[in-house]
Amino acid sequence: MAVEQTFSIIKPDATRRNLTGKINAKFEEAGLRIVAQKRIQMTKQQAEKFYEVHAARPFYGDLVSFMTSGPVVVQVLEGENAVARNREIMGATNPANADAGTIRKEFAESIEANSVHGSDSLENAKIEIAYFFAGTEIVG
Ligand code: RTP
Ligand code: MG
Repeated sequence: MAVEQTFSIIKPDATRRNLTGKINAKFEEAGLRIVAQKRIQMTKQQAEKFYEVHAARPFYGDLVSFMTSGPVVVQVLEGENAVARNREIMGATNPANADAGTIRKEFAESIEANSVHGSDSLENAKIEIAYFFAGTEIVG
């Protein structure tokens, strides 16, 4: 196992309910370090580009609307096997299928308003981190 960095977003449903600290505690308790973090309002253009891979899916328009409906917290998480580890901590996309103790089981409202995003591969993590952060903003 190697130390990796992954990209995370605390989504608008979670910032709206003031859950940033509780979600960050889950990451830290699981051994991931928050090595960069900022609260932003995503623009429509930013969200469209970020989710471009889902452009043909029926939920794309709703997803872009949701992700721009309020502030998000973008983050870089670092730790052993961070990409896969973070996916475990988040739980399944649909909270109805998420394991007990996961962020989505505890906090998600629906398959769309599911509180967090996490990169699905190391390759995508690098692309997503570079999309939101300058190298000087990441302090390990
Ligand atoms: P994420 O990218 O946010 O970490 O989540 P994921 O890999 O678990 O899910 P993905 O398939 O990449 O979908 C991206 C986000 O789109 C929303 N979604 N809505 N209405 C629907 O059927 C549906 N399916 C997915 C969710 O917000 C999901 O996280
Ligand atoms: Mg995904």
